[in-house]
Amino acid sequence: HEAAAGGTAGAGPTDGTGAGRRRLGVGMVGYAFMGAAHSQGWRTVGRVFALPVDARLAAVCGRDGAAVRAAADRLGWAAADRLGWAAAETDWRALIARDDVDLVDICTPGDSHAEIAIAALDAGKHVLCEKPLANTVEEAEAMAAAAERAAARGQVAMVGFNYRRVPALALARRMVAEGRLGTLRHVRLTYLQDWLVDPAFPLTWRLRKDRAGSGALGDLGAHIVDLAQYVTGEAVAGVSALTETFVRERPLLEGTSTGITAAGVAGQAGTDGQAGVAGQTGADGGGQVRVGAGLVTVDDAAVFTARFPSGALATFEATRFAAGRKNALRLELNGSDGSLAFDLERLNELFFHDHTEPADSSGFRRILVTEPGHPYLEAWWPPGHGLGYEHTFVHQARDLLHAIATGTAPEPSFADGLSVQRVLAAVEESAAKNAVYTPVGGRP
Ligand code: SOE
Repeated sequence: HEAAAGGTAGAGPTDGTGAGRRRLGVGMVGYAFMGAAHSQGWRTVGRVFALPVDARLAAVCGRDGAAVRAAADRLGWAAADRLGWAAAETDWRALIARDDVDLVDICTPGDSHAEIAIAALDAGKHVLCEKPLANTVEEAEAMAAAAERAAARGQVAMVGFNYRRVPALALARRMVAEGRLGTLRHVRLTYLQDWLVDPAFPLTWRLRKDRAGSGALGDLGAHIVDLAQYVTGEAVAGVSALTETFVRERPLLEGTSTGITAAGVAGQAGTDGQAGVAGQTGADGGGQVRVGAGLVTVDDAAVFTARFPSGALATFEATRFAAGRKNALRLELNGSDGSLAFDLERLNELFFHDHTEPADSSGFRRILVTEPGHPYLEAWWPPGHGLGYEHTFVHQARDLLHAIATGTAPEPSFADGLSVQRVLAAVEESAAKNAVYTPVGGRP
């Protein structure tokens, strides 16, 4: 346990294979889209980054025994220690109680985050929790308080805002901090998807407030609020917002496949099912039949503006109705000395305009963020060979293991997750009052 600075949940004993490296047992709850992405991160991290701690995939959890065993096999958990099906659990409390689990990775819908995270922290485990941190500010506050108590025991807690780990966005933060943009004037972020354009898309868990907390706002808006605060180093203090639910009623399907792709609609095996605690996975979602219609209880889109402490004006747009935009998380910053632009659909590129250069030869130029001096790139391929979406989860695992190994607090912390949650709540409150400026609660 030396890695965890006196904590109860440090890495476990050495495995005898890796030059004194400590083992850290990971237990994951949920195994659909995010579970698969996180599994990829845990499987790969030790093969790419040289770390003093070795992640060991100890066990995965979901309520449906057969489905979770299949997921354990598919995602690499069953093979980890040759225990076979013993690497799958059907009760998250049993997962937390396992001696070989030092870190609990929560990949379930938001309605179970608080209960699992607090129980795991109270049991002395490190925690990684998917975003948004919770479904309500109250839950997020309880989680942040539990994380603070746990930190005093040497445990760490981190939120899965994976886009902080896109090298180009980490580089953008670095350039802003270095003053390359001068005084910030505009902070412009959009996150555009289009998987709800078809009114025949079914009422899945992501469209239910009791499961997901909110819609595009919490799913996509949470990412861009976190990124705005991460890249600029500033905090959103208040918002004016509008939200809309364009399609208020959608088909209810019998069965469980709830992916965000057409495959999910067609009832084929999706990867984004009501997994984990619910134990229902897209993988067993075949044979769906329309059994009626139900009300959508979340937003389809949210737009909001904010003023940053530096005086910069910020605009945000999150939608699942931008036909043709698949995963267009875009950022543009304009400052007195220059601008930066990024689009997740071309994630190896960052565009920089240096406004201090002579006007006749200045303009946006493309930085190919694939070079050894760029964040995270030193461990990957030779210069010029790009990365993708899945690498963000490897980097996330790397940063978390590094924090555990060095006894430092990883970011984004649960306090960071709570700050995003408060912005989301202010957006909902402002939208309910038709864009009346609403301060973000919980700040002096
Ligand atoms: C679906 O809208 C989703 O998968 C989000 O839940 C993720 O957080 C985002 O990264 C991609 O889109």
